Amino acid sequence: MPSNAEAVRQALSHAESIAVLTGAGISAESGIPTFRGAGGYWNHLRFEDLASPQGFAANPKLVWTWYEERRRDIAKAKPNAGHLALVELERRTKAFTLITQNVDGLHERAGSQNVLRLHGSIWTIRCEKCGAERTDLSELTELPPVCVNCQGRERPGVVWFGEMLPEQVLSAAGKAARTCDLLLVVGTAAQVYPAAGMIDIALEHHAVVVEINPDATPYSDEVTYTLRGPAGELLPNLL
Ligand code: BJW
Ligand code: ZN
Repeated sequence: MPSNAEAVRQALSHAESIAVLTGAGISAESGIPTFRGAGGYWNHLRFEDLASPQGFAANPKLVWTWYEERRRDIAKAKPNAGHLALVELERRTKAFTLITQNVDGLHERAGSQNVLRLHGSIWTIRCEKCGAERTDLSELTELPPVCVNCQGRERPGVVWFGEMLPEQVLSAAGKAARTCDLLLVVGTAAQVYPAAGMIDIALEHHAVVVEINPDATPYSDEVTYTLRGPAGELLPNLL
């Protein structure tokens, strides 16, 4: 019997269309904490207070302080071997779509090209009043920042609980999940929808689905192959 890793290597080399769904776990080896689980942000912080429009309305300064700390940590972090392996996989695959829930931009910094960001970007800032968006990589001095056009309060350009995902991005992700031969699911607890629904779509369309995660997820028993371990070690080993 070939090992799971060998079978996945074969499947990857034969697939013409590959989609990848990534979550916080792929950036863990770059030193960025995940949300859930050991060492995750939400062990000591409540996500209702930090990642919801209600939490922001109640305490914009607290929410901005959390995002600003993360922006600083991410600016210092570097893409890891897992991010780089996905760049190489894209280079050698005919049709490749990287669907990420991450807002850190590390896939793009590693060199991935066809990236769909389901939950926005931590480097985008949006005015609540006039909707103007800007990219800002600098350290923010005033929290919350204020819009230069209309003096409105600005917020992080990310998608919080209860908010709609960007429609075109979600539709392109759904198409990639529907049409791929193989979906790699890397470093996500697969608990947040509609992102986790990409796995259901790929399974319904009979794609080979591979989960790469040190821990089990609600989808572990449904996928075709599970590879247990850190993405930065497992992904390079599959190429
Ligand atoms: C490693 C590793 C290593 C560790 N290598 N792996 C259907 C059913 C039930 C509820 C809903 C539903 N549809 C919608 C909902 C509501 C809600 C939802 O999903 N709730 C669930 C929690 C139940 N969804 C929404 O509200 C979404 N909007 C929406 O659906 O709009 C329509 C609508 C509106 C109103 C009402 C109803 C519908 C929006 C979701 C937005 C999520 N936003 C956040 C914050 C983004 C900004 C930011 O970064 O601050 O996105 S929350 C947070 O969770 C973040 C992440 O992208 C997301 C997913 O987390 P992820 O990536 O899975 O991280 P972790 O930490 O959970 O897991 C890490 C994994 O890595 C673990 O498994 C580790 O084992 C693993 N790991 N080291 C590989 N080295
Ligand atoms: Zn404005």
